[in-house]
Amino acid sequence: MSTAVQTDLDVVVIGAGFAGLAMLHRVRESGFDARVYEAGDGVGGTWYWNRYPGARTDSECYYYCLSFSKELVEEWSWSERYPGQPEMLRYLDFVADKFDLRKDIRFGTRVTSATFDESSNTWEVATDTGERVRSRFVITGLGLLTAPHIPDFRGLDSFAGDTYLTCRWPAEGVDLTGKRVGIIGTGATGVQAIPIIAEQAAQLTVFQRTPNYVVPAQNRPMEPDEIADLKARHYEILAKARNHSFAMPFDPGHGPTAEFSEEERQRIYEEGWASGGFRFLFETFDDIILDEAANESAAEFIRSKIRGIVHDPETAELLSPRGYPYAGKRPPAGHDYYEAYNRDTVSLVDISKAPIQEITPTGLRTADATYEFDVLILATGFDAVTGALTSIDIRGRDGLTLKEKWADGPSTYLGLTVHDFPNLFTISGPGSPFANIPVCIEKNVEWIGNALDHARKSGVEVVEATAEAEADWDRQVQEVVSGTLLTQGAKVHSWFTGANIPGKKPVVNVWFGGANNYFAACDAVAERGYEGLTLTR
Ligand code: N01
Repeated sequence: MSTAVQTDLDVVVIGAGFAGLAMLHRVRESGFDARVYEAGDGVGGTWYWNRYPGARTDSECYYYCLSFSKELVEEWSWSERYPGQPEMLRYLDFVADKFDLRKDIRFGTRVTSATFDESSNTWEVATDTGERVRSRFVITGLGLLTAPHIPDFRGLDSFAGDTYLTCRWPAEGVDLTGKRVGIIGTGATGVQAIPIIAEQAAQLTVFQRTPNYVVPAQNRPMEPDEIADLKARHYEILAKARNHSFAMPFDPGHGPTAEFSEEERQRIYEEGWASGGFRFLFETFDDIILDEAANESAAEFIRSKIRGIVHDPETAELLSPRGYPYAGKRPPAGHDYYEAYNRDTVSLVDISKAPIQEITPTGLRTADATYEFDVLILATGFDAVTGALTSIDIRGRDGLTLKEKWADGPSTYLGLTVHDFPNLFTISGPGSPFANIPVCIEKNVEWIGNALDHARKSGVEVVEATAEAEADWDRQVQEVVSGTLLTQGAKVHSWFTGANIPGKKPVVNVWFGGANNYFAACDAVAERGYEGLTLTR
């Protein structure tokens, strides 16, 4: 179905998660005429789609949130240190209502294409509902981990029971009581889901290809005094987060691992373990992601904890990661994860040496055994960073598609703009930091908002990254990671490099040179009159 072309939106935003909501608010504040298109029926993005059992943040609540409004900070109170998915969704609903954002959001509408028209310097945006609009700017807020990865298992459709994808979990929930459940995937999603499913299922079989380094999150309820204190210091905390390499308001570690005796190290690791989650990685020693020996020391501490928690030594060993560094894959935060394997009803199957051969009507078959279950759960991750962007037919100059341009790996300027794709901005695009996401998103939103204000004030019609600036940024993205251990997860399918997707060319997709350094680079570009961008009147 085709409808007449409507014109004259200033801004189309794609996605109504953290990024889309913050962006819509920002451009509306400047008086731009904007509209958001959202495939889901509600706001939330990641927090709308990922409703699997146990879904919750891995960052603490008081810095995994939006800061653009003091009133918002004041009015919203979190109930848990790491809020669960329902609470995150309530929060984003609250944001949408408080700022009356819904009136400019088209829900249940997926953008299918965006084509740059060089004669009018506008974008023509088409949706799956047949809508076509012409807009000066297009801003994507699609999230890094959005496009589901469903492995091409032979026989997947033949399974006679129910199959669920964690990132498309039914909103009404699934009653797994008394069911025999098989789950494939032990990344951050599987690690959160497994203990909760284990509480319900009659039998849970976990199919693990690569074990992860899981540090307990140490979740707990928030206390009223603590909430009041955190609200009072919110902007001080935000400044600290913006000054941290992973955008978290953490203190530095104690120094290089080698400077401490084994006894002192154990004490510091124990403190980190008790603080929970990412604090173990960032507040114990400063060289864990930089130095192999330091990394191995922390990794062995985690393995010793696994051996201490899991009663069956064989299971403990299977759960113990070896052969790649801690943080080489994005480390999950646990909520009684290892403890779940002490239940008689939970069994762990190592599929690293005997891979899944096929899904059968009654379960699955590996190279050396068959397994039966009633429900199959896929926690198999995402075509990260680029997948959601290239799934839309985005065409820049001369009909070039983003998919074609990125065939050998993504290429952007600051993760925000793409040469040959004028007036397109990508919040958390490839080449921007993988760090505490809301803090990164808000810096991107401010930067794009200011760039649009600047363009309007100066009568600029076209904003476009130069080929040179983009090439220089791409080079830096690859260079800054080379001194770290973060890419070593590529050999165990880390999404950091796209190595989790068969056939995807492995390149580093995200900026690992410090979120703080990234923010400074973006600010400097703006201060120097948008250096590296061509601004055409
Ligand atoms: O996905 P993953 P995820 N055969 O790619 C396995 C964010 N997140 O959804 O490791 C068998 O990490 C795969 O095995 P392997 C967070 O940034 C955040 O769990 O490739 N197994 C792995 O075990 C995270 O990093 C939060 O060997 C196959 C799993 O599936 C990112 O999302 C919560 C397979 C995929 O793990 C992605 O996490 C959850 C195959 N063919 C997620 N293909 C919070 O902050 C894949 N696997 C709360």
